[in-house]
Amino acid sequence: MDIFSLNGKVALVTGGSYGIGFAIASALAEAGARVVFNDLNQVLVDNGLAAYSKADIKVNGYVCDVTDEAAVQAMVTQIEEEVGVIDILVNNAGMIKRIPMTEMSAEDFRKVVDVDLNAPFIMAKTVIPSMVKKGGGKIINICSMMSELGRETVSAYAAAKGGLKMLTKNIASEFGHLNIQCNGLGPGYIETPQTAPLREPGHPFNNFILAKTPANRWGRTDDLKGPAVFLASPASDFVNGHILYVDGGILAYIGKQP
Ligand code: NAP
Ligand code: GCO
Repeated sequence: MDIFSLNGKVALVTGGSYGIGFAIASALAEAGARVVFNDLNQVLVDNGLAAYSKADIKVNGYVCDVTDEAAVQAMVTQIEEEVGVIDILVNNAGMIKRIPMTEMSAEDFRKVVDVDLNAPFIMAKTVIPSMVKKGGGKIINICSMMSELGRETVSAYAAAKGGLKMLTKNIASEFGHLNIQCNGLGPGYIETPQTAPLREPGHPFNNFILAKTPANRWGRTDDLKGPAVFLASPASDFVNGHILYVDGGILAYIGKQP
């Protein structure tokens, strides 16, 4: 099953200090990739380096705000000099603001779109030229249930993740002939710090999500490891512009009757 091997590949996971990014980066490393990650500040990067070291995973960590095009260009250049050309990009860095739309400022809306949509664009346009020179590459955009569905208070996030779905399809369309595959990975509701407020004991959202999920559980970051390795590996060389949802069946299910 060498088609799932990432031996000899360099993988960059943005926002990879913890959570989904950490799990995906760990899986790519276990499949043989040389993993690097970035995060927003040195504290996060240092915490991430400690976590990877504890897991016996060799990584390089970089401080970089993925919304800052100049910083992204400098980071990618540094990675190419220190590690090698990026073969696999995972656009994982993200943010969410849960605010009723009519109470949300345009500035807050723009901040969410900047991280969740504009940054994956910046990251992809920065790594694609070297991928093309090398003969191909893999781009995995971390989408969401909100790439397909809306709900109260997450208008900016849903708009961004919906846009990220279409950016994924457009990158696939524009660069598929150059052997670049760009796909989305769409987690359902996963146990990470980002969803911790929704999982507080007694929070109505917890029971709501369990009733909407055929698997009748919240997802775990480990649930994303196999799908991520698949999309990063030669096993998916003819999969392009696809959003692979890892949601326990949420998108297939009307929900448990009360
Ligand atoms: P997260 O809270 O979304 O954050 C991921 C990482 O990105 C954090 O370390 C975060 O730093 C960092 N980050 C934020 N803005 C950044 C920027 N401008 N530059 C660089 N790094 C930045 O973590 P998560 O819950 O593991 O989610 C990871 C991805 O999966 C996100 O794209 C999220 O939207 C998506 N997702 C999550 C779920 C879920 O249920 N958790 C489900 C579907 C999709 P900070 O710690 O400072 O914020
Ligand atoms: C929310 C949650 C979701 C998850 C994820 C679902 O407030 O609805 O944060 O948005 O983070 O994106 O796939």
